[in-house]
Amino acid sequence: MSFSPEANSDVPTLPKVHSGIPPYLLDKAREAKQDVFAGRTKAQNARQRLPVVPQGIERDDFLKALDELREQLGAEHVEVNNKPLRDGWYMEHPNTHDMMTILDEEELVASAVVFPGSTQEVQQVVRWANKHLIPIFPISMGRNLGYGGAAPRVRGSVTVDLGRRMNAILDINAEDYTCLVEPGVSYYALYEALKARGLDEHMWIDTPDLGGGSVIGNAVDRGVGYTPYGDHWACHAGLEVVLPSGEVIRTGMGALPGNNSWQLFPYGFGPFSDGIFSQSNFGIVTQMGMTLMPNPGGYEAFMYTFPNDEDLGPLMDIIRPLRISNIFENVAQVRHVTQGLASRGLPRSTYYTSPGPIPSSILRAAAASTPVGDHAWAYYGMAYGPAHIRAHKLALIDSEFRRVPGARKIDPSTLPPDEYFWSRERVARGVPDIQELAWVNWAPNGAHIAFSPVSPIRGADAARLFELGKRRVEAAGFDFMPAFVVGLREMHLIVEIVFDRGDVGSKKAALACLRDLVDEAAAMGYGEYRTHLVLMDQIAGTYGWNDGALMKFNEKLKDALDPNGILAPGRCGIWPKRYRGRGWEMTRESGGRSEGDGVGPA
Ligand code: EUG
Repeated sequence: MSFSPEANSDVPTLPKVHSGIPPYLLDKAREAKQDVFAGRTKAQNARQRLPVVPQGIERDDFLKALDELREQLGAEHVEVNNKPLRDGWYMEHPNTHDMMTILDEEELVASAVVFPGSTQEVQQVVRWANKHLIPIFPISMGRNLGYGGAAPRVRGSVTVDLGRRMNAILDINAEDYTCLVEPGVSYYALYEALKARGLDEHMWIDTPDLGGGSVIGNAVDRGVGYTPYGDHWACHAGLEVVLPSGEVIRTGMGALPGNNSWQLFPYGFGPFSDGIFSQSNFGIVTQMGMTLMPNPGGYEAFMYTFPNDEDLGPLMDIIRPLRISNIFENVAQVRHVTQGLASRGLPRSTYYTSPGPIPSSILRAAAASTPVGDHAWAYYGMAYGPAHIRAHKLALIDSEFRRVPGARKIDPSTLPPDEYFWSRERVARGVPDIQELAWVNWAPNGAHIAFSPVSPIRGADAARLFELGKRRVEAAGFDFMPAFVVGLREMHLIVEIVFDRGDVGSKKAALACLRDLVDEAAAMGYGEYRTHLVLMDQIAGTYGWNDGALMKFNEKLKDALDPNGILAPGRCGIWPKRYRGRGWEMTRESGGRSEGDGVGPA
């Protein structure tokens, strides 16, 4: 069964392909790929297509403009998107559309993809976009899966794929524990570079659940990892940014010619500008500094399980003081058994074939037959430092967790090497993995989209969010798979809805459910930390204090920095002047349509 040319090819590897898998994960990636294609029934779109031309320019003018860009970048660095859209899979993902599409796949689609090779070429692309009034959408690697992947918000935008040719690790400083990277550097690649230089025992990177993402892209979208350096945005230091005008700036100490502290002191002098380049459309980040963690001299991963759904509240009230005082040192996950079972990688049909949510009895019986055993919640954490330092923290944690009746500490030596626990163990010591993909196979043609509200680390909040999520997700016909990701003083609840992207009804139900979740959570005082392209307008609207004062401020910045509105229009709900008042916002009412009615003059 070959719906996709990728299905029969081998997994691309580093360093041959910048976005490839490192050798130590190749076998695992091959298995993951088999599992993905085993669950795929959706036929690949084989239709030869005309490129979607963005609103505001005629087709002929657009094609002529692309010729001009070919002359500047080289014809091989401009690809028109007129071929059948291919979904591929995690390691061979498209840069033309959202591989996890929740709309019709011709909605959030690029007209062309261009590959600049330097900051100067990014500037050229931006100036070209201004000249022709063509919307561009930068991606680092395009693996923001669950949040829109590589797709542009405005249909027919030209995707600027920064990663393919700008993937250098410009510096690794083993004395200051920092690095400086370009957009095409993945966690996999950074980790491989530390190993190649013999530095992986000396210093650690911090990786998200999956290591294929761009270090820049993830930080700029304020993604999360699982060592003490898990807040990626907080851990960055120094940006180089191409502005929508085509000018280029360096922030912080980078503005001082000849400085040697760009990666050491993020603030420099004057207003701290970095924030406006995160979750925005105010600039294209072409270089970023990142701090790295000294090897702490030892580590010990641990896992506790708790028997009842209702244990969540007491558990969170135990976690909060321990986390804020750094007894819990890393960004930890508290996962529900549904997610635990799905993470074993088998389709839901292995356990249950009727429609509607899996009955708890079936879920719990399935969990009981796994090495971890029956449970409702699992806490995954790690203690760092030499043994005597860890012993103090682990003893405190143990006595606190055991206040929950039925709490069990899982002995890692009882868990087989392919158990999910060991993936969390690797990630918590900065070793990138690919295991997290497994739960996407829960549904046929599995795709995922996240609901990610922020709350205090408090029992009452966790219980309210759990009730909201369970009620809404199950009413929509999906299994509820919550995971709480505990930051320092807050937590992100991550509810991934796994839907069948080959089924229009499944896509519609997932989107409607997300819209309900966002609105109801906002009415309760909760907002999302990050979101998918299709929810950005709605969520930006929930941050509406004082008559939308924050969005008015963002629009002022947008109009000042990008008067032609060429850079990622609509990203994070920020629409340039030429687009405003023309119905571009995606809401419940706009349904599956992503476009508005035209754009205004320059
Ligand atoms: C995950 C984690 C996230 C996120 C989306 C998915 C994976 C969890 C912490 O952030 O935003 C199972």
